[in-house]
Amino acid sequence: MEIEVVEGDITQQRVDAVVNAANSRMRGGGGVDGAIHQAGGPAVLEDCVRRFPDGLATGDAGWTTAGDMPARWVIHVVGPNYRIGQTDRRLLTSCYRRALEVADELGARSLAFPLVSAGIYGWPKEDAVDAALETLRGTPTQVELARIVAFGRSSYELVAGRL
Ligand code: AR6
Repeated sequence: MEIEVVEGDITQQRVDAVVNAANSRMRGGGGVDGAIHQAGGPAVLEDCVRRFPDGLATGDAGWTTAGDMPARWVIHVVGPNYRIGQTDRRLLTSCYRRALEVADELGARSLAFPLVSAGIYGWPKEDAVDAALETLRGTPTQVELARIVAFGRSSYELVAGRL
């Protein structure tokens, strides 16, 4: 699998599936989650309610439609909230591994990822990048392209430097 980094907005990516950094309620939120629900439109929330009536566990992944976005699916993952003491790194690496598993179930071959937990959830940014890269490199998958979408120049430099 090829891993690349671009600077930009994940909602605009022309890939099979965009990955969302959601929360366990799966009803939208701020950050990248808010941007994805806004760009995808109400169909994303409708699918979340229908497919995840009880939400989703931390570390897990599940898919919905991408609604009005160019991608076909959203693969929602629930990262650990470092700020409230969810500091077990396996919860973070699990998000990337489960996202690839869900992509394989869907037949999605290209994915765009945000830096899960590295925003509102406060995971130290360098380690969030390393956890993403290690897990993407170490997980067997049919996915051909994993694109990390860095939000802003400094995030882009950080990921490019560690890639
Ligand atoms: N495209 C790409 N990356 C983005 C975008 C975007 N449009 N917007 C933000 N980022 P965050 P978390 C980056 O806070 O830390 C929500 O309320 C951002 O700069 O979106 O996992 C959820 O509902 C950062 O590097 O997600 C949860 O409650 C990365 O995406 C909670 O926040 C992740 O930041 C999840 O927090």
